[in-house]
Amino acid sequence: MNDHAVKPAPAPATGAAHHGASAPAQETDGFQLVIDALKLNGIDTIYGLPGIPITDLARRMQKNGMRVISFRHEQNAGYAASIAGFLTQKPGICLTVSAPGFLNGLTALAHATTNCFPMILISGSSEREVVDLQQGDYEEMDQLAIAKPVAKAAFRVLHAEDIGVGVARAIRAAVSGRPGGVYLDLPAKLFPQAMDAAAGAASLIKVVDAAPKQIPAHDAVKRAVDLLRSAKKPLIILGKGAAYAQADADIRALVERTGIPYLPMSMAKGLLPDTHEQCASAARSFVLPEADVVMLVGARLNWLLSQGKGKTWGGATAKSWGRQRFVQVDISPQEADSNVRIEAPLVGDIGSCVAAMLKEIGPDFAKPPSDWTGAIAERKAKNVAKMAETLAKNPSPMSFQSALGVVRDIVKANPDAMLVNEGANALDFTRSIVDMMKPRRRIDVGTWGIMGIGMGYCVAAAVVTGQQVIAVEGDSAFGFSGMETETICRYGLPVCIVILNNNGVYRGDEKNAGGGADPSPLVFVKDARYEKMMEAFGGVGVHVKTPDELRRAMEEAIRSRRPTLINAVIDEGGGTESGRITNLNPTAKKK
Ligand code: ADP
Ligand code: TPW
Repeated sequence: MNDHAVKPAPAPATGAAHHGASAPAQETDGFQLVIDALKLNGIDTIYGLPGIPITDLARRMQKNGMRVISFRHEQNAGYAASIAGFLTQKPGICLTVSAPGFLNGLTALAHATTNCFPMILISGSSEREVVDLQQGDYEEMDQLAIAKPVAKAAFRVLHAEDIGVGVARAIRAAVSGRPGGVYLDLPAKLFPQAMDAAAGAASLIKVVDAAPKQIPAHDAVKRAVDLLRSAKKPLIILGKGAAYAQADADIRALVERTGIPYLPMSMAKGLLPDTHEQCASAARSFVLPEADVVMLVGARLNWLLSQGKGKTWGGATAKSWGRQRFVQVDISPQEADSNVRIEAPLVGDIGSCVAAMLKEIGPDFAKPPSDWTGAIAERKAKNVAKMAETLAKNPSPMSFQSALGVVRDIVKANPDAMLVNEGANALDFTRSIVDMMKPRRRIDVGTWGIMGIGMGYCVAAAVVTGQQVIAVEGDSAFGFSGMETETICRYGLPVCIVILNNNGVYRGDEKNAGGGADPSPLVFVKDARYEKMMEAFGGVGVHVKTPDELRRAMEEAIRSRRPTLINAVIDEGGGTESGRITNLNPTAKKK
């Protein structure tokens, strides 16, 4: 047992609230100090799931005017918190109970760190003394130790007077430099600890400049601009770090003033409208191997960019480098050279880096040679025409493309709507068919290609932006978080879920390889009526088989802003295994 339950009040500090010599001594407690510390730092919403020892914390958060969004599974609350962090640049908070609740939230914490999203997982924990002697407490687990390898930072607070410091450190760790997931361990014994209210108020910290600007060095800026100037076939790649940075106007100015073609990574779509004439998405497989100088802005050369080497980049073999020379703009000084040589690393926050580049470039940057931009335009036109042909087809049952032609129109007509997207084929086709017109409207499976972000992202997107949310989901992907349809209905969120239902993982027509009675591990109940799940909770469910029916259902969902689930029946033989990343599948390679 610690003896910190009641601490003598330190001398009143400036800013201590309601403390006068003659006033009766007022007490506060750990619950209240956690709430006050979060609110003091502008955190007004939490995503979580109550239970011992944080039930009262959730209640009192709500009583104190915070928005408490309560989920059916912590993983979904965690994903919601992570994407709230991405959208707002403030750490999204996920609140869970001890051991199992903590572990359920841990995947999302790792996801936040992997994706560079600021998030804080706050979990109640059991008594330290019992945990450390492994004496078998209720939900006993050494959570701090388990969180450390997947978190950017991890802290534990044992005494009420340290709550202010603990919350401040968690916030700074989450949002400064490369953002990430932070774990904050709050043992059950902390919450009821009482202390003098004035001393408590004085112990809180309003974090000043939580994510300080990181100004790049001038010689690094000059090196980057010089390399760009030397290019005959330059290319800019915008990643989700660029979307996160909220430097939209300067990024657009840089792209337009240099005239350099650009490729948006999945969650950077819409940073400039996908219909922009410099957007090279429809000529991706042409520009990557052909480019001579590539500038990465908030994008890592990970698997999503074939590690910057191999055939995708024009390398002679799967492992060899192409002829590209790279500029990399990133806040992490350790990112450069992770896979290939980066000749011009530009370390700093993207806002500062892009502003410095604009200044260095001045008004007279020679536009890229027209044989480069012309060749790209030609490829684009060819591919766009091919796509238009496919989209115009009206097969029965629907194909991914004929259904997504509708989604494309609806998203175009609602450019402020948030688009959530997961699945394999459902992801790849949506990414290439559905144009985004505004920044940070598309949120998806991210760096891990993770299934299960769907409903958590829907909830957070609706809560944070107040906008209509459209989710395009594979039927397998939806299953990972489908129970949160109840959460969506409970909070009355304007979410329209479209399930592209092809009866299974990737596709629905696979048979048991051994010929037995069990279904293949890749298929689900045929013609499952997912829309009834939404109806079960008072939302709208629609079963559609044609593009016209899909269009009507989506239009009505957006008009009414009611929680809606549209079960769109797709040809069960329509998908390919692993979507477009079949090459990463070991067995597919052997075939
Ligand atoms: P994508 O998946 O879209 O290619 P990644 O997640 O691989 O993007 O890369 C995002 C990169 O952006 C990370 O390397 C991260 O360090 C960087 N980053 C995140 N926020 C900022 C920022 N504000 N300024 C500069 N770089 C940032
Ligand atoms: C947490 C592996 C990648 S894609 C996918 C799985 C299970 C589902 C594909 O089927 P879906 O989409 O959603 O019906 P479609 O359009 O191709 O039919 N577990 C986790 N993450 C991943 N990525 C997987 C498993 C996977």
